[in-house]
Amino acid sequence: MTDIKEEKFLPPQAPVIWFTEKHTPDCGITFRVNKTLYSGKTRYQRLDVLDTPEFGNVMLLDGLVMLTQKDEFVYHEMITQIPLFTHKNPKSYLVIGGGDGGTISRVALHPEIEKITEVEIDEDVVKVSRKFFPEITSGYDDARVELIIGDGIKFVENSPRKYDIVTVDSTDPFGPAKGLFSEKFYRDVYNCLSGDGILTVQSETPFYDVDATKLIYKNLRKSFPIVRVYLAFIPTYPAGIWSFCLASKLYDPLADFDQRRYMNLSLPLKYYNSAIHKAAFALPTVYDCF
Ligand code: AG3
Repeated sequence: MTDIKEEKFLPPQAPVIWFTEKHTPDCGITFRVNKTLYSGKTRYQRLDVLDTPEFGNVMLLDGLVMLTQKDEFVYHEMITQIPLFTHKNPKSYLVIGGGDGGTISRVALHPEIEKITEVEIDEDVVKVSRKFFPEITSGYDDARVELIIGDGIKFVENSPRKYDIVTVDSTDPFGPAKGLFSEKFYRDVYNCLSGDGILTVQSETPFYDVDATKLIYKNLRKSFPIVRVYLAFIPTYPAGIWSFCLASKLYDPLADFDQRRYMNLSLPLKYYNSAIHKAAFALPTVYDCF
């Protein structure tokens, strides 16, 4: 028997720890973890932040990946820039959820936006994000941003104010976020949008369960005359392909795309651009149900 050389063993201070989120009972995504930076139970959910070598800091809510430092830009740019460059003259923006700050920070890049309101139910998500994701929470320091800790469902039921754009930046459609996908909630959002208002929502991956995306689309169609599904490539979300819905009272995201404003502003974006704005609405043949 040959001798096992000692240097083949890792030093004890470098344990090999892996975290897996199952995407179906039979597959998932796995990250090697350097260490757990935060673990806690909030009033609403379990919250963890992992330090990983491949994706940087990773936030989990109830054990599901919400964002990673390496690929969050795709989701946050796509949920904000598509409506911002579709609307002709956006001035007020309401975000429901989005406690990690990624969404409001991408809205705050726009000088034409005068007021950004965020309604987040879980204050701990904001606090923990400010600590472990400082580069995406900078929007909270913008004077135009107002953070309200509260229930988005109640907020839109009673909102006397109107918004040009609303984005629902939620977790998956079960548990605490279930009500943010209902027909009734979308009707209330419709009512707090201005006459030419636009709503964007995250609408899950169509890959494993197209019915989840279909249901969101269908519920939106009950209130909005124009609803379009678009896709983006997000490596750490289930299937890596993620859908969003844009629901609109007047503007069509392709016909009304304001390419000139996009060119003039020349914002520091990493995924979104003119070609992506158009291409994102091209759907694979299996999803021609939308
Ligand atoms: N919200 C949508 C995350 C959904 C991911 N689902 C999952 N991993 N099962 C992200 C919030 C980012 N602001």
